[in-house]
Amino acid sequence: MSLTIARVRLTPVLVADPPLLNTQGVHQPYTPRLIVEVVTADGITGVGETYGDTKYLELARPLAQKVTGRQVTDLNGLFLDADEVAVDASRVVGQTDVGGLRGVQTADKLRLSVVSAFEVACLDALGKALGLPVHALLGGKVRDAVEYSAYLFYKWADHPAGVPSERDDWGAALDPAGVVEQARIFAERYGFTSFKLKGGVFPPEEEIAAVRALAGAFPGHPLRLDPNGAWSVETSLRVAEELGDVLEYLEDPASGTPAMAEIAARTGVPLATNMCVTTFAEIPEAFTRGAVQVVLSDHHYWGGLRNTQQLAAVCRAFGVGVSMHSNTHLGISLAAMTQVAATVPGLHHACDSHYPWQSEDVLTERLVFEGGRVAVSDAPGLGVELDRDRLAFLHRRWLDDDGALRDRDDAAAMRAADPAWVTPSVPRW
Ligand code: GKR
Ligand code: MG
Repeated sequence: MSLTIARVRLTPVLVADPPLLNTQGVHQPYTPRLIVEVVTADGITGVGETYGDTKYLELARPLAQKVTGRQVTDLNGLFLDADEVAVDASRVVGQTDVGGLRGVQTADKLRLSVVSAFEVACLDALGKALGLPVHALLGGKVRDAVEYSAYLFYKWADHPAGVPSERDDWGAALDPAGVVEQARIFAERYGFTSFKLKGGVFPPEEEIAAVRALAGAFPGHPLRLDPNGAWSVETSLRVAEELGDVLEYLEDPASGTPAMAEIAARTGVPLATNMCVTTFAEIPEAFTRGAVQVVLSDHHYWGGLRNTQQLAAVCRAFGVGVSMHSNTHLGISLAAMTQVAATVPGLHHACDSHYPWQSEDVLTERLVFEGGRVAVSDAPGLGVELDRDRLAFLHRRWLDDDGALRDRDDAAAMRAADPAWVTPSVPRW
């Protein structure tokens, strides 16, 4: 059996995305993702997926060249290769580039986001070669299904008039009644029992009312509110005070570790983050200051599945909870999230996933949520299969784009509806 990487195929795609609102603006009608295929000398193909903006693609291309000839087992070597090709990445992303919804964007995080898709693809190929699921390669599953929460968004019914887009059947959700209705659809279609509302869109009073309405409609169910750091310390404390009895946690109420630490010191409501702890280097300050009680991993920017396990171990040592947040993604990433989440002991909070918002995929069979859970596949690798026609179709959309959509820009998308829109500075309220 040869486990040598003979070839790496990179396929950027544009995937339909509904008009979901966040504090920076609105999702574009199509979002870039990158599909990575690692092909072994024996012809086994492993797949991975990551962010698809140009800066990720520019780093993935030289890495694809460099890893050719390595073994798919050589995951540590893969990271060394990534270090070498990433020397130039600091050109692409300055060390202080503020990446908004994903925390501070650094060249390091960019590199890790790219290498994560290669790591997942190698693990998928290795699993297929050995006839083992990825979770077995990660030490084995400790659960048979992974729980996800419904990811509620304020949403327009349609993208702005004149903007080419796909229709969706979710309708609008712009007030408490709309949010509750959306939650009911999520519960009916997928069986989710916990709910996360993306906030930072409307003044906090309106979002408090929406969470109260959810608590009324789904008494006793875990609820989270995530304004992506849009609030001041005082506003965050007010929201914590008002919703303390119904919140499982508040997610990134304010921006940055010092603000989060101050809030944590003054409220009993747990704080979660996928913004102020996004790299290992950010852990010491946040944990020693007690700034966060739950870290939400994104296996892409944490650098893959093994790093996610390491993050979970560090969190365990500090008595900090761990779970996962998500970004617009396809089924390969959901499969990868599910495989690694299956191996993490003490996963006490449902992960969130954008997947239900994606009507399109690159798989022959979509993953399904039953009772709010995704069953952990025991099939070789990730247990998913690429649909080459779908992949080609979504790639053709990327090729045909004039470049406007190839880099996700929620503020630019918002300007199609409101030409005066600028990304609000934080704190917004
Ligand atoms: O897709 O609008 C969005 C989210 O706000 C996403 O970009 C965040 O990264 O979901 C993420 C979060 O939990 O902050
Ligand atoms: Mg978040």
